[in-house]
Amino acid sequence: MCIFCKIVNGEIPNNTVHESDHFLAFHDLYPKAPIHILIIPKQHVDCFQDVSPEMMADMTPFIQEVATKVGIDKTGYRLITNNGDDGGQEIKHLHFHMLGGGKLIWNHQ
Ligand code: DGP
Repeated sequence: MCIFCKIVNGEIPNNTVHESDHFLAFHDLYPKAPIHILIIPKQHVDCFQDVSPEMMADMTPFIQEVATKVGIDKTGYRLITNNGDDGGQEIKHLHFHMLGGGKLIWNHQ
């Protein structure tokens, strides 16, 4: 079982920000911005390339709710998903990184 499935199951503790029946948002263990949240589906999907349009449609308002809940919906944020090895995806369970809480530097690397 992957590490994020273990977080969903409660086997590994997490710092939950927001939760619904299908999605979970929690603080990244190694934050790269003042606010760094990971947003995942509870159902295991390997990566963005494999996600269904239906799941993405459900996930979109959840992601927007997370931004509102932590107070960065108006100030702005960056949403990233690393897809596959070249994309730098270390954990093979679909997740979006939500970064914010200050002006971010854009570095394509
Ligand atoms: P990626 O490289 O896109 O697969 O990002 C994985 C992220 O997951 C990385 O920013 C660090 C974070 N992470 C790894 N292990 C844990 C954990 O056990 N708990 C939490 N909250 N975050 C983790």
